[in-house]
Amino acid sequence: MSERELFARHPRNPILTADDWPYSVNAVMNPAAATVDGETVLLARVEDRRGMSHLTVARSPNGVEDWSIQPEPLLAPDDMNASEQWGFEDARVVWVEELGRWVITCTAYGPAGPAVFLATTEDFRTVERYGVVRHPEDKNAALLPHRIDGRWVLLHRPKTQFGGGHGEILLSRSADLVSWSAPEQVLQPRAGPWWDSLRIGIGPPPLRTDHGWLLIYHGVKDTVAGGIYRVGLALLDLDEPTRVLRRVPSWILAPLAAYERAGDVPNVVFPCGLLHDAESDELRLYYGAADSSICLATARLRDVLETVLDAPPEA
Ligand code: BMA
Repeated sequence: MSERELFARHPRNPILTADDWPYSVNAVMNPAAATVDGETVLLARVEDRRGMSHLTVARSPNGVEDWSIQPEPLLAPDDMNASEQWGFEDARVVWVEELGRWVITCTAYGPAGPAVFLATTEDFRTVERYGVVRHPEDKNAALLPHRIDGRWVLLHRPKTQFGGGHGEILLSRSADLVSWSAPEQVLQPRAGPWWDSLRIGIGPPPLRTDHGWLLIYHGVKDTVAGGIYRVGLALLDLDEPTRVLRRVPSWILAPLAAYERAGDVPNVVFPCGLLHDAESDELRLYYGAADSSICLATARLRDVLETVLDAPPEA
C-alpha cells in the first residue's frame, strides 16, 4: 500500500466483524456514523443468515474498540410491509438542528426494488419511521443538515426506465420531507475506462466546509472479474449543491488490504459514515470492506480539502 494515500487505514482493521456480534449473523458492513454524548455510534448494516439485512447500533468510547453492540436491531423489516420485506441496507445519518433529531436515510428493499426510506431518532435507542420517501429504484441517499432556500435537499441515486438517472448522483428538494421535487443532476459516472464509469453513489452525508460541501462518493468499474468499488472526492457549492466545484480525477481509497480484496463481495470499499473532530482536525471514515466487515480510515480534513481544491475546476 502506498505511503502517499490520503486516508490511513486503522491498524486494528477490520474494527468490527460478524464474530463481534451478540447474535448469529453472516456479515456486518457499510455503517452510518454519529458522535452522541462523546461516544461513537455506528448504525451497521447486518446481514443475517438468510441474506436479509437490518440496522443495528454499535457504540464505542473511542470509535475504534470496546464496542457495545445492541442485542436488538434499531430498524428491522416489518414483514407486512412489501417495500421493506427484503430488509434495510446502507444507512446514512445526519444531525438536523431544526428537527432536534438525527435523520436516518437507508435503503428499504422489497420485490419492487430498492427504495429510499427515512426515519428519525433522538438517541439511537428508538426510531420514528417516516417511511419510503423515494420509490424504487432509488438508493444511496443522504439529507443535507439544513434547508437551502427554504427547502430540504436529498442527494440520492434513482434509476428508472424512463431516462431518470443512469447510475448518477441527483438531488431532490422538499418543503416537508414528504413531497419531493423532480431530481436534478449533480454528478455523473465518467465514460470508458474510468474507475467510476459504471455507476456512482454518495458515501457519507456531505460535510459542510468553508469551501463547499465535501462529497465522498463510491464509484464502480465493471471488469470481467466483477465490479471494483472505490472512493472518490468532489466539492459542491454551498448554496447551490447541484454545482460541482471540483472533482478529483483519481480515486482516494481503493480495495488494497486483504480484508477489502476478499470476502462475500471481493474488491469493495463502501463508506457510509464520516466524523470530523474539530479539535484534532481528524476525519474518520467508516466503511464496509468486501461486504463482510467494518473498517476505519483516517485523514486530516485540511489535507483532504487541499486535495480536492487542487483538482481542476469543473466546467
Ligand atoms: C451496492 C450496495 C452495497 C454493497 C455494494 C457491493 O450496490 O448493495 O450495500 O456494499 O453494492 O456489493
